[in-house]
Amino acid sequence: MRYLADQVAADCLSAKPLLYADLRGSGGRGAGHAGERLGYLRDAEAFTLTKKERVNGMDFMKMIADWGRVVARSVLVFHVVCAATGLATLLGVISVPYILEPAPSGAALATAAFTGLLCLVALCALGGSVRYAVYGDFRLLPSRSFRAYFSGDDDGTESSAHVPPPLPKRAQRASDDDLIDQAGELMLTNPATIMDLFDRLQGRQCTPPGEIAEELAPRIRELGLEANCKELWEQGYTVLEDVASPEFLQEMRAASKENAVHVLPKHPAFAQAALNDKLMAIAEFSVGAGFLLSNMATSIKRKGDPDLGIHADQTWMPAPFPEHNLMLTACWALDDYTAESGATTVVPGSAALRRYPTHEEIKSTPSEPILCKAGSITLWDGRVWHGNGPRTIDGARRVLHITYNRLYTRQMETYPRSVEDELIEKYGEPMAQLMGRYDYLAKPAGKEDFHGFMRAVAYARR
Ligand SMILES: O=C(O)CCC(=O)C(=O)O
Ligand SMILES: [Fe+2]
Repeated sequence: MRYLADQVAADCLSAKPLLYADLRGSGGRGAGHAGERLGYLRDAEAFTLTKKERVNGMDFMKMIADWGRVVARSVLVFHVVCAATGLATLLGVISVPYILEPAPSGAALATAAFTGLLCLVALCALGGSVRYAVYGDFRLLPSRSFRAYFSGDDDGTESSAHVPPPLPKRAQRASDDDLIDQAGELMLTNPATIMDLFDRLQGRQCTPPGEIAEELAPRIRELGLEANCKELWEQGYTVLEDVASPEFLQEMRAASKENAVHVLPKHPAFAQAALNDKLMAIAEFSVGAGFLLSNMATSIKRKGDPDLGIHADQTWMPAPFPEHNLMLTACWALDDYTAESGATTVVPGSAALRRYPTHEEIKSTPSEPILCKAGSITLWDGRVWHGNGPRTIDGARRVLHITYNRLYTRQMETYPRSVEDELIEKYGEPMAQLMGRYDYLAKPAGKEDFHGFMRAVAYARR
């Protein structure tokens, strides 16, 4: 079964020496459990600070931001209400001649229609003027759908009703992060500093494929994930065993009742699953700092359901695949994975081939099932060949699939801005990262967002 692994393992090891030496002797599994309790140690500290700041110094700013949002939304509600009242008035005024006489004259009807239209225009103009006073663009009618105004998916200009809440402060710091955070202001006041910073970030050595970035290494060690990182790199897959508590497992099961995509906002358990400490740390190892959430789905496999043929997940990337992984799939096993359960199967070591299986190979390559208990997370590299086997027993195999991808690639699923904002407000900084809020890619400001630009440059090297 491991023939491909044998074929490539030597390559892997000789061509890409791993940097586990400095992690060895750090306490292994025991340290991992302690690490698990500590969670994101540095992040947690920064979060506490952020919360304190909110309660003390930042409260006033937050109040103003909240009021800004209330005013923005109220103005647009007012405009819509004006237009609706105008329409109701038009209909009311047109019906007056019919109330007064059963067969009204043409002149009476024309007068009523004219008066009604005048009322409609006047009311729309009133709403539009208030809108103009606040946003500076006049519209007689609230032209977009009511929903678009508030979803934040309007045109993204200042006239949108959407006032994004301020992003939580970055928790994961590296030596250049203070400067990166100030890049916007420094570009205006002291551009030479920014050019220096850019040169420094640009010239920084990238973390080689399969190695753990300096900034990430302490977290990987705290969480006891060294062996998993090694296995994920060498074999293309690994299992984080027994991650979910019995209660959390129940919650995920209750939320995963059907084959569904786009599930992130549908249940709090999904966000919690995506933000799991261990998962976030190993995802950063695999797909780099500032990685994104690409998609989230639930699946139910029953006896008789078709099997999934072997494939590589980063299926829209042309082969040969880059040396760095672009996509990490994490599947929470919500039921035990056994040989009969229809478990995911992998071709160990196949990630190092850096290509898709051929049609022939799909038919003929043996793959082995990943066996684990419910509550574990199975993870694989976007290049590894995998599929799933037949379910030969009754019942169902429930899985929560999560894919993370590298900062510069595109997500499979996105959400309306307002949904993202709610999630970020609820789950803080790691969620903002997963939604791609800290970098400058695919944003209206583009390169003008200097700190986002610098951050993306820095992250590409970690
Ligand atoms: O359902 C499975 O076991 C594997 C699914 C899969 O290929 C994936 O999530 O990428
Ligand atoms: Fe897959």
